Amino acid sequence: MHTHPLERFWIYLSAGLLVVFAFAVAFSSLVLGIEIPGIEDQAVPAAAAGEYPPNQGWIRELAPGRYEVNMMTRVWTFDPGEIRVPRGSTVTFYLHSADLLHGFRIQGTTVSLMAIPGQVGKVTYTFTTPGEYPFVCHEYCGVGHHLMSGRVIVEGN
Ligand SMILES: [Cu+2]
Repeated sequence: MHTHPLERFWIYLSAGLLVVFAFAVAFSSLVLGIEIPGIEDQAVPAAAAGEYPPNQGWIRELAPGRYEVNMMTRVWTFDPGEIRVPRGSTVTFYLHSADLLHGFRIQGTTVSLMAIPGQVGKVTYTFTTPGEYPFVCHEYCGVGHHLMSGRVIVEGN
């Protein structure tokens, strides 16, 4: 069978890239020890050991201006859906999913995470400017996806 030289070039290039990628995965796993995080490596909110259950949404003030938010996502809500903090607050979000893949994106900030079932996402952000910061699910999760939203209200002037 005749194969055009250009087609042969792309076949060899594709096969070569697969070998390079397989080598990169094997090297990072076996030599560098990079692994997918397991259950034991997950971030846990400081308050979860107390009266704040890790499988519900809640907001807790750790110290003046420092907050911890346990954010539960499920079809098609965020819990808590509204978060009020004073200006200048540093908020650490712990993101969970009770069912399927969701997203968590706070507009006007750098906060953007995936909510993966069985994993806990963690991000910290300082809200320096007062105002309303809407957050949305940015991963399509079904017919009610467009209803999945909430807001962070930063109070002060
Ligand atoms: Cu969604």
